Amino acid sequence: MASKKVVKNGAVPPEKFTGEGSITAPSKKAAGLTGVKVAIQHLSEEIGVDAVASLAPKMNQFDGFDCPGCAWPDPDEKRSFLAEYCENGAKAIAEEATTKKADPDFWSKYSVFELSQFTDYDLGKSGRITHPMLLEEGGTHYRPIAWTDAFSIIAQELKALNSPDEAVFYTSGRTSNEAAFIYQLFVRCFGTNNLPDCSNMCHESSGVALNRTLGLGKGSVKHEDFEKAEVIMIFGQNPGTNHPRMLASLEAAKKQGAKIIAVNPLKEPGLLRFSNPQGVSLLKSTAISDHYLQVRINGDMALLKALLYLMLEAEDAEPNSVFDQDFIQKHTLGYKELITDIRSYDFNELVSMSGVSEKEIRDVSTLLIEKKRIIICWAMGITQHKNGVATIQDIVNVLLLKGSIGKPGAGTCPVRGHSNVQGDRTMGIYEKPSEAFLAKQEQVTGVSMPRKHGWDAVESIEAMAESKAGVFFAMGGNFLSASPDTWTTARALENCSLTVHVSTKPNRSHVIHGKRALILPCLGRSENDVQQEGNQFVTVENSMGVVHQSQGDRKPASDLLKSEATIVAELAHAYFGDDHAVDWLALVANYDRIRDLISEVIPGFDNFNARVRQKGGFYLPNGPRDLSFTNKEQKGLLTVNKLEKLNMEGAQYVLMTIRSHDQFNTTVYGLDDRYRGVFNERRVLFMNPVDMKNEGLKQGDVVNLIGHYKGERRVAHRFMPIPYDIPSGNTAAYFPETNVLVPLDSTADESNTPTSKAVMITIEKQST
Ligand SMILES: Nc1nc2c(c(=O)[nH]1)N[C@H]1C(S)=C(S)[C@@H](COP(=O)(O)OP(=O)(O)OC[C@H]3O[C@@H](n4cnc5c(=O)[nH]c(N)nc54)[C@H](O)[C@@H]3O)O[C@H]1N2
Ligand SMILES: Nc1nc2c(c(=O)[nH]1)N[C@H]1C(S)=C(S)[C@@H](COP(=O)(O)OP(=O)(O)OC[C@H]3O[C@@H](n4cnc5c(=O)[nH]c(N)nc54)[C@H](O)[C@@H]3O)O[C@H]1N2
Ligand SMILES: [Mo]
Repeated sequence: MASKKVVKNGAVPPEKFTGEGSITAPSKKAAGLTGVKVAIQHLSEEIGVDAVASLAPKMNQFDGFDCPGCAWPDPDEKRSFLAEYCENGAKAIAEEATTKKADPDFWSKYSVFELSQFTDYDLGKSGRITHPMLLEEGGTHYRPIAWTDAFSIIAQELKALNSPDEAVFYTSGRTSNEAAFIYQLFVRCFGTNNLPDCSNMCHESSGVALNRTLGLGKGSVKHEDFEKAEVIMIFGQNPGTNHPRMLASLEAAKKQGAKIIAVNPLKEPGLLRFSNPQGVSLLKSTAISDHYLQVRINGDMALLKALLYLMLEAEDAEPNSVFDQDFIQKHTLGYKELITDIRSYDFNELVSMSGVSEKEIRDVSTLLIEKKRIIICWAMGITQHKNGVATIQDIVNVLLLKGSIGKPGAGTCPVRGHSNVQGDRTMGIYEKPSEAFLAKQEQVTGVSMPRKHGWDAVESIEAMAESKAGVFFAMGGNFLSASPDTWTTARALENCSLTVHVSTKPNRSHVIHGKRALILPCLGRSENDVQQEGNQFVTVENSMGVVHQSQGDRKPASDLLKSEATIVAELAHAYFGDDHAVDWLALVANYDRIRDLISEVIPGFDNFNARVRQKGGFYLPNGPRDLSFTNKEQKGLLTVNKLEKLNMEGAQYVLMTIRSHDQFNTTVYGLDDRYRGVFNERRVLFMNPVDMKNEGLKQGDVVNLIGHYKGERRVAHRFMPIPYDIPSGNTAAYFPETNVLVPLDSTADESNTPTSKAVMITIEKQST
């Protein structure tokens, strides 16, 4: 559904160059002294040198606040004296703790149209939002509004809908457990399951695949397993930038003799070498990857099948030497079917589809054949593909055949994105809740819960674009820029009668809006949260299922800020009035009450308030970790997954849309992608040097990217091609600039995740 431009432009960042971009050779290692320097620079620019010293040591300590960056866990026992933070965590906190203010003066100085002409970088750098703001129908500027008036506008608009299913309630993954729980409770009391979240565009494929095969949509490894593993595979993930603290875990694993295998079309410097900023000597660095398999984009499944093929060959030669037959017999189903399927492939064809050399595949297969404790990690390079679910199921096949689930040093490790995205799901932020969850919540609260499943992110955009929904409410995030098919998403938001964003900082979703629009400013993680009964802490769940406290102690950016939980409670109170089965205001007077309710509704949270007060928090139950599978077969499922070629649709290149080192999703921290050697420019296209030559392109040329899908054409203007170590036929560029090219209806099978890592394009040279 390619859509014509919406009435207003400005849905995409200005399509122009900084004019000062420069390209150098990619860096040879990640972190190190430069990382420390850059971290301090970002913090000093935003909050001043003095404040840096008091802030950084609080991050990720037992009594501090959880880093608002990624979801990589902290060590269970030891926390470094130098603080468990990283360069990009420091940038995340600088972004939140900034002393700059997007106050009423700011909003009266710039019209919404003028703001839409800002770059994403400039929008974000305008500072923290200090007041609730309203954009009236036909208005040109946001104006401050009282909180009570804001809540009554929302309540009125919700009441005016024909059905609760005409409202959409989005969540980004920074929201605390307490806020997420009370939010979904309000939405369901209101009467809908339309609770899409950023997971829909992120790890949904992991959730679907892991739920089916192992009975739990989360990973099975613990932090400590990294030091016990013999082999760690990292598929489609760039930890040097997106999960920097993972490099320290990998370094520790290597010290214990683990072999690390990176699988990635790009030679990511962050996967090659690492110099630990918290290590003894910053000048020493560790080689991270022992093998670097430079697959073709989406060549992962062919690679996995080639590895399975060689493993089976070795197992045939010496039964029970490769596969763990005892484990397979006790804990799995589907062995025979899988083996028959593996035999049916032509090995040479698998090798050629993967894009990796036969020798490298054979070398890596030897490790998988000989070793018994294997961890496989993956992220967006796997999930954001049409066959994302199937590829993850093949990852699970490898692990189950090796008996590498439910034992130390082994297991699945989907590396999560947002710092509490996993916790939000646990709290019920999900458009397809289980009957058990709804029934329990109904029983505990006495309010009947809607049963009809709701819309995910893509379905919500479709519904709004077709005017089936009229109110869009976002708990955090930047829905416009994070979603696929920017012009269609813009039209969807503009179709609403009201759009509401609970936000900390201005972003593009505030300037592409419904007839009326509200911005509700909230507290950030690092800020002190005082409610009626005193200081509050919140809780979060990391990528490995540890639930722990997070407590900020900085003075809030403005006296008018409210916590996310309070915003929900006051909205619920405005909507339901005093006589509702749930006492919303009492719940937020002391978050212990929300946690008591969570204890009653959600399994694994018994005695929540006491257990979360213990140092480091507690692990949630994890079936696969304990070899108790809760899927209906009560066994680990070996699955047969069909191998399909990417459908090129007449395009010449596959484009993956990725993150630079200087951004957090749609928040642009800076304009450098330091490890990859790109400085001061975001509109770059990474290309194979031979492809560039064949296209008659040289560095400094300007190209337009033309997307092809179902005969539709989409364009992203003005990119600078740069030669890079990437397979021929493959290209890469940053999102959100390239989200105009991602078709809304091109999604992964079953998980409905946009296929952001396989956009079919041709490249047109612009005459300059
Ligand atoms: N600093 C920082 N930290 C972040 C974020 C951020 O934006 N900035 N975002 C957070 C979020 S929400 C998430 S989900 C994570 C994202 O973390 P990542 O998944 O690491 O993020 P991407 O940049 O999307 O990178 C995907 C990697 O997959 C590779 N890739 C692409 N296609 C393929 C493929 O077909 N096969 C293989 N094997 N590899 C492929 C790319 O080359 C790239 O290295 O990070 C989280 N942490
Ligand atoms: N093409 C392409 N598109 C993608 C991806 C990709 O790889 N390629 N990745 C996808 C992925 S993995 C994800 S997770 C999504 C991300 O989608 P989102 O989560 O929607 O986007 P973010 O950019 O993380 O949201 C940033 C905004 O959150 C607000 N914010 C920051 N901190 C807080 C807070 O503490 N509370 C509240 N209420 N608001 C806060 C700020 O106003 C900021 O502007 O994007 C997806 N989109
Ligand atoms: Mo994500």
